[in-house]
Amino acid sequence: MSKVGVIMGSKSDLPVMQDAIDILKELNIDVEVDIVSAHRTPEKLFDYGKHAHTRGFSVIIAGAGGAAHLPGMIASLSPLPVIGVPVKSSNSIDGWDSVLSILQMPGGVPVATVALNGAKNAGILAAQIIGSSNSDVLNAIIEYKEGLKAKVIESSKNL
Ligand code: RP5
Repeated sequence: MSKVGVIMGSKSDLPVMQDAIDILKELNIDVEVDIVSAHRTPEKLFDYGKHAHTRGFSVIIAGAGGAAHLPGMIASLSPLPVIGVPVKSSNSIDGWDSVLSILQMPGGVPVATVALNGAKNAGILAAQIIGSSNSDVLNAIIEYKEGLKAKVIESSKNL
């Protein structure tokens, strides 16, 4: 079974990153969560990025704020797809610093960047990547999207 690695630069990112963990669990996808700081634990970052693909992960979701180097550095080290979550953290000026640090990657080293604090979409995107070669996960995504549609139709009845 495919596994998603959810990592973040600090425990202070967890309230945002929890949305990715929750939706992945809802979609019955194995998740392994860790704190990996690009600046405070660079050796751990290197080890994680170098070995994630040998540890059963299919996708990595990496969230960080401010000078958010974690997603890009993991992408530079790993052959796996990396989804970046810009976090509006205590050291972030207005969120743009987090967004641009993760978004503006050089050619050859992509990070699929979601919206500011958009961890839920990161989880869904990771599931969709896995679902492209796993029919159980694909069906879970189809069901999830049907649920979204049903909620909108239901809400429009109560106006
Ligand atoms: C970043 O610095 C982390 O990803 C976090 O968003 C931010 C603040 O970290 P703490 O000072 O709260 O540990 O590296």
